[in-house]
Amino acid sequence: MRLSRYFLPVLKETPKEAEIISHRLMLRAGMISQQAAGMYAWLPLGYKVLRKIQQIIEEEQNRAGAIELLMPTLQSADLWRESGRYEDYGKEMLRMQDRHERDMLYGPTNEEMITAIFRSSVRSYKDLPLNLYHIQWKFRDEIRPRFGTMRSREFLMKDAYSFDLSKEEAVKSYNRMFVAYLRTYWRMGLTAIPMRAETGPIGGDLSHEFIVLADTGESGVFCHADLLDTAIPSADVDFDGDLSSIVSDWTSLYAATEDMHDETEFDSKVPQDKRIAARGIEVGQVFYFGTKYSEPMGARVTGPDGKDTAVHMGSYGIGLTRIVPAIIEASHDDDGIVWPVSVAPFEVVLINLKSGDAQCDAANEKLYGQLHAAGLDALYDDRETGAGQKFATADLIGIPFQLIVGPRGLAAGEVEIKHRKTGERETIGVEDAVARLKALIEPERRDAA
Ligand code: 5CA
Repeated sequence: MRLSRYFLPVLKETPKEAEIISHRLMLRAGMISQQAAGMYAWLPLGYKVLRKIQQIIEEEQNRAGAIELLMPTLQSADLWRESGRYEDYGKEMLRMQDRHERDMLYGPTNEEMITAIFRSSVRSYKDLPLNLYHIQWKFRDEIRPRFGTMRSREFLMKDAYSFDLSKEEAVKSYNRMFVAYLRTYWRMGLTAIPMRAETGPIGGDLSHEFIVLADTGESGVFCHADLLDTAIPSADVDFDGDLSSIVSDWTSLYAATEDMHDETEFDSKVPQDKRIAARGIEVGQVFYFGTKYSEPMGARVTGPDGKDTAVHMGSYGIGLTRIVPAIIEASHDDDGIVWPVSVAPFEVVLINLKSGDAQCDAANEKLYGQLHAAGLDALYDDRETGAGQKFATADLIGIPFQLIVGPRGLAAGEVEIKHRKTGERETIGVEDAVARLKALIEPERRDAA
């Protein structure tokens, strides 16, 4: 992408309304634009990050055996009357009527709808286990939308729903999502710790929130320090096998959100020097809620004994539009964002130090072509502006590597590579630059394989 033809409305001033660093940086880097309270347009740079996050989530959900579909954003109130949640949900639910005065709502979540889809076609235990997911916009009329897309009213969520014959089988489905989540956040460069959590309006008695530690986080959390370096399951983990030992590596150490926190247990189970009492950002939550929806809504299957039983269900959410600011909270410095390669909007930015100079332009064009041919996702800063402004933009928008090309270096056959994260600079022969970048970038992609 040529920056001169891109749409990147960066801001020089720090927006006053933004209280936390990720919100300030997302506005300054031209990633989002507020359209109403708690509602944001995703501008091209932000949208590219969101799409990379979506891709990682899909790959890991599919690997774990979940199947993608797409349900509508608007739902009929009658569906929610069946589960009893239409009355219970309160003011967070955005309610409306269509032209026939039928009650509708903008979905805050999809347990009812997926249960209706399931019951309309699944009859036998032989079709289980089943896990269906989608990535769709949700609306919750939050009393205090804040921190940009961290707590917005409209937000993008991945929500998966599992169906099993028994609690025992449902816990296996829960474990599959648990393991998939560990891999998903790791691939995005995040350290997310699963913690025992309250179930709230979703219901049930088994739940974990996946928490990224950050001072600006909205939840108080307590955990064992060793969880910060517990091993992440590798890509070849067998989702058809027994995952309970992986899950217990994570759940046997103390970790709880403040609602579930037990000070006595924390004191007795965690040595003094291993206790973390901190704040965190909830980037996902998993629930097992048994037959809470299947019973009232009649989602039943015939078991091997010929008897009908209500299916045991779980649901599994990830907030995509919250993950973007969570990554920024975890990875930035005074100059701007520092993207991990796997979610960066571009992997490398080519900085032409003298746009308009025929020789310099020609060398940059050639490198830009080579970056593309090498399969690297490159942004080319070809604007006719000063070098200082180009460096500032590159640092602000957080591209992991900068390839800096100017007349003086070219005269000596050299260019410079700057590592955004460490500030380290390498001078390298112009012919070797692209191969060097490829070698730096490819291992950091944390690809599906
Ligand atoms: N049906 C279940 C799981 S699919 C559910 O709705 N779970 S949830 O309420 O925990 O939401 C899932 C995730 O969505 C949360 O972990 C959080 O990351 C994200 N999320 C929830 N509310 C918001 C919000 N107002 N703004 C941004 N992200 C949100």
